[in-house]
Amino acid sequence: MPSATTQDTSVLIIGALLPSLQEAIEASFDATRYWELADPQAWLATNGQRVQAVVTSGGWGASADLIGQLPNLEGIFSFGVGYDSIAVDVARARGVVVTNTPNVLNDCVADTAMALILDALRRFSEAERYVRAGKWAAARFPLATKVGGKRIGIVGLGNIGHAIATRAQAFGMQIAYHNRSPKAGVDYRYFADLDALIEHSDVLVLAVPGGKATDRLIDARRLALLGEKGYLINIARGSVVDQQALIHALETGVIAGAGLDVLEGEPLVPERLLALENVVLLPHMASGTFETREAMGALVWDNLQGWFTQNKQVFTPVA
Ligand code: 8YV
Repeated sequence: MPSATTQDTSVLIIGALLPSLQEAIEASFDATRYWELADPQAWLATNGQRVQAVVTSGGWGASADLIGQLPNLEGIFSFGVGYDSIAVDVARARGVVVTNTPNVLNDCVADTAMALILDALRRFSEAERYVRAGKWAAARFPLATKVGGKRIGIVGLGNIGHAIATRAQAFGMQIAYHNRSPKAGVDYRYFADLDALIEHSDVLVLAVPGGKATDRLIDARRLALLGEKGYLINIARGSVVDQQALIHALETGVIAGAGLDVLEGEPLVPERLLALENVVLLPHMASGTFETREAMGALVWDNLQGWFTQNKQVFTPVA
């Protein structure tokens, strides 16, 4: 990472970043570790007017309240593609630029979606627990469900959704999707009506952004439409699913199973989910590879550096 000449620029880092990114920022800017402040409110009252940049992540976000306490804020630079936790409207109204890290994580997130599909249908994690528990010698592991030939319904055929489709196609799945409008240049089957896509699908994959527009998009009624042979895969945000309804659906056989990289209220995991064998639970790790996280960090850096040393040039502003 190139060095900046920005020692006087005050950057507020919300939480511990990828070490390479954090070191670069701390070496080049006047950086403050927000999460280590003994009294954040007192610090903001005294220093808030100095802060020109916030570096955050999809998990930590940046609230309207925080932005309101930073009158000279120029930019919010986020590590992650999703920005539902950032008060983008407030930032925009103030002329504060917001950047994210799209595309560099598409492959790893799509790999995770495919892994969850394979795992949920073939019961690999459950089978691994079975072997470790010493049950193999006593009885064979029960049969599972074939992936090839199944109908996958992708909710949100953006860049990540498209990468999921490519993988699913290689596994012999039949691809369909729902977006607000058909995506140009793809010949996957399009459903304008989400309910119709769900009824059509064996495996429903959520790849939409979080936030108000998708809050509890998948509720009890839609889980019932997915049906007793259906699987739900979520690599988007926990907020997209009514989690109580999902737990109930998994417990009572309304749907066959689920694969979840994200949860409402994460990292807390409800006991009722932990008790179920028909759900694969991952700790929000879809983008979590060395290569992808470094690429995300480099993009955060390029945006931050671009804004403060290259005439306010940012590479991935949030639209
Ligand atoms: C997290 C993600 O942001 O990109 C996203 O939207 O959900 C993840 O990549 C990342 O784990 C940092 O919080």
